[in-house]
Amino acid sequence: MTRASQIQIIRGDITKQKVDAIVNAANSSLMGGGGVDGAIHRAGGQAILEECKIIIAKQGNCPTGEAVITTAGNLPAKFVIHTVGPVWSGGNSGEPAKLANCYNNSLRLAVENGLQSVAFPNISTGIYGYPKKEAAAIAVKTVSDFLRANAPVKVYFVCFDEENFQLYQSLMN
Ligand code: AR6
Repeated sequence: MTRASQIQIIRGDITKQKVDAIVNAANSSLMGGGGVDGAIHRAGGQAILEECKIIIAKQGNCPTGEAVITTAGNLPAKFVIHTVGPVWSGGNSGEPAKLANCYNNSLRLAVENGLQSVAFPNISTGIYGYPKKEAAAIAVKTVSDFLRANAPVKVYFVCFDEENFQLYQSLMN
């Protein structure tokens, strides 16, 4: 069993979270965008973008489902883990596995870097159009499975909208 206290649901803005790492729902260019990505880059400042540029120069674009880590600039968090969620295109293009990869690879990076608290947004459920209910079920299951098998990391699901908040609450109960 995952200890219930290891996962918490929060309604709010992820840029305000004082945790070891917040996760960014980025795109494969890592050059910023709208939604939570835009909010993180605006609040965190230029340092995050500069580190993303170095990563892209080294490895090329970040593939869907993968994750990379940067410092967090002016944010209260210490690091930003940038992951690229799948664009929803009907569900038969491997979207569920790719979304699960985002959560697994982000948590793996957190553990590798010795981080103890990670806040996730509801990856892919905005501009990328993933149905919220299905995305929430994958997020909760993937994170719960990871926590059962790995080091004690505290995970916060930070829900920006009421619909996601309600979905996560009911999944956790
Ligand atoms: N804090 C927490 N969650 C937020 C915040 C915030 N400040 N702002 C929005 N959300 P989205 P995606 C929620 O569109 O669907 C960007 O342009 C939002 O309500 O940010 O993965 C990237 O560059 C939604 O539930 O990300 C990519 O091109 C969730 O964050 C593309 O959007 C994800 O919505 C990625 O699309």
